[in-house]
Amino acid sequence: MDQSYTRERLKELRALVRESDRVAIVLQDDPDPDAIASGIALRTLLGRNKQTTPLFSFAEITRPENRAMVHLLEIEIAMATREVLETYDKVAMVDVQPPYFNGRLAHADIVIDHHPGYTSGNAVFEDVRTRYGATSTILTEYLVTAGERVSERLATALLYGIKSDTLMLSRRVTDDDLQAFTYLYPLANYNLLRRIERPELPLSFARILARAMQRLTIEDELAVLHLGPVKRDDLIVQMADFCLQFEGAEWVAVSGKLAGNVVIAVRNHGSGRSAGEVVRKLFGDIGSAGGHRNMAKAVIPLKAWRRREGSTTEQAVERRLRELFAREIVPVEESGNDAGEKVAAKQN
Ligand SMILES: [Mn+2]
Repeated sequence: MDQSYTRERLKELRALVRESDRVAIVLQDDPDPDAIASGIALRTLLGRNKQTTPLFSFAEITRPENRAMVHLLEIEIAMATREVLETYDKVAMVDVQPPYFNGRLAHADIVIDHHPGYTSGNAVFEDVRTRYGATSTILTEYLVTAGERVSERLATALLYGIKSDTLMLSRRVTDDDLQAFTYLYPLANYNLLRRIERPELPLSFARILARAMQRLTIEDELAVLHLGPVKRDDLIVQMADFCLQFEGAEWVAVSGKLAGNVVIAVRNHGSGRSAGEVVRKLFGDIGSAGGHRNMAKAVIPLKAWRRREGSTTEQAVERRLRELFAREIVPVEESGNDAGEKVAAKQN
């Protein structure tokens, strides 16, 4: 991270925009996560809000993940027209440059981008770093250099911008991108990120889902489902997230059989014990188990399950999971009784 260079550029950037200026931030057509994140980052950097500094695009977002991103992070992108943009004092572009617009916008006041192949001189302020994997990385550097507070929402957007432009840090990634990623990582909201990124489901999973949904009950705030054999790990995880949405569910344990293991995903709303702690206690001795307060995972070889728990039939696994989790989790409304007090005391 070259902070001295960025500090100089930051001074120029801020000197260019007057307090009273209305600034339009223009993104490419059908904007991608890197552009969207960079747009809200620039707005933060300029100390603006969505009224004085809206985001614009000439074409709507189409990709489902990108739509999910703006929806979940409550980002508004207005439809750009030349007439509307002319009412603004300044036009800024992020993750794109004037030549891209083929005459729709020949000039900008601010350009921050990482795309190569454009001529310079189309903006008063230009910071084009073609080495970088993402424009979000450049904007993260600006925010860090400026000492700006990066909100959870902004960090989540920028992290997703970097992830998607570098294909999860596997393409065109530099030390700068990794540094920005590392900086943003603890600030981001992983629940939101997962919801944005949720991948497509295989159609065969619909049958498994239909059978499982028939059995779903919530007893003592706990939902437990064993899906049987599944093709992908993330199906178990997605099911666990999904089940937590049902009313009355505080805890969810969803399992499936995959590659000779019982894989268990655990989720909760955070009102009681740590999910990571619970899975470690339940399964730490027979498999790998761990996680955080709200999400945890255990992977137990079928052999080890059989040795300790007996049967590995689907019904037996589901029944046993319910028994094990019900014992560890004390529902919130019972916290006045003995069992509840014991748990509460243990937490303090
Ligand atoms: Mn980009």
